[in-house]
Amino acid sequence: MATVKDFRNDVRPNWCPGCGDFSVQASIQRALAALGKEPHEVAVISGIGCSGRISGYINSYGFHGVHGRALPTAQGVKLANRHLTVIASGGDGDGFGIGLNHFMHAVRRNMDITYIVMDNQIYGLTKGQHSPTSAHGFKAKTTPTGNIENALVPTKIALSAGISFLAQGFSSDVNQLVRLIQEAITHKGFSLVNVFSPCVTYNKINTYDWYKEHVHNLDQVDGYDPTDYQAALNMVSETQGLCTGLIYKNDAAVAYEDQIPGYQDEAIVSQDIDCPSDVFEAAVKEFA
Ligand SMILES: Cc1ncc(C[n+]2csc(CCOP(=O)(O)OP(=O)(O)O)c2C)c(N)n1
Ligand code: SF4
Ligand SMILES: [Mg+2]
Repeated sequence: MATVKDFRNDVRPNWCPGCGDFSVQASIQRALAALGKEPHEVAVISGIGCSGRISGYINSYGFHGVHGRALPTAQGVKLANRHLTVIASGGDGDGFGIGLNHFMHAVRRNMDITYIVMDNQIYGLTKGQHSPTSAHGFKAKTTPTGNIENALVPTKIALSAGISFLAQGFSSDVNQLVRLIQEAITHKGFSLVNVFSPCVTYNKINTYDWYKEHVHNLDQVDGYDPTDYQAALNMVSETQGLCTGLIYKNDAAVAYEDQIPGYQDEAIVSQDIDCPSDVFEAAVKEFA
């Protein structure tokens, strides 16, 4: 059986020392091993950003794609091989800026993939511009007198788009994060784990200490019921999205791939498709 070590490779992350993304990488590796997955059963698909490099740092199938496009690629991978554990990953800019449209449609489509976002409330890779999740008043290179836009709250958007599994973690709490990623992967449908993952180089406001002070841990909220949609909406509204733990889960939602008429259980890659080249060429010609 694979262990955490089997999900490691010899590529050294070039993240800054202290970057929250190290914990996310380690948590994904721990969660996969704990679930008894093997590297060849997993695909990690990422966008562009410091966080987007994660697909190169995990020993599994991987694809480091285009900025904002991790989700369409991940959904294509899942449709080609529904037996793969597909993890899409990237940053807040990648997923909630340029990729927001894909995010909302992936949520409502409810394909069985897990989306892990490293939300540092800034563009790290491009050296510190404000991002869609930066707070109003936030000072960054592009907003020297303070951000005049309101922050987008990913958990609110996810709930209003009809997400079937929603969790939020924090890089400082690896045990909770491992558990949430495990539950997200096990959930049959689209799952988001949004992780507060501090950028220690460019975001001097949303630091580890800032999150520790501001985030409400749902594990410590007595009686919180993650199957209660209205309670989840109230929670993300009241905390402005600053809560960690399992926020919402709907086990009754049916995954997209389980509704496709005639969609075979056997992955396309393992089907014996005997197609002579002239038949293939004719088909391509017809559709092109
Ligand atoms: C189409 C396109 N637009 C813009 C960029 C430039 N760019 C690269 S990464 C990035 C944002 C990175 O921020 P985020 O997604 O939050 O990731 P982080 O680096 O913070 O982990 C931008 C704007 C690009 N590579 N491609
Ligand atoms: S710039 Fe920020 S997000 Fe990028 S590796 Fe460094 S600490 Fe992490
Ligand atoms: Mg970012």
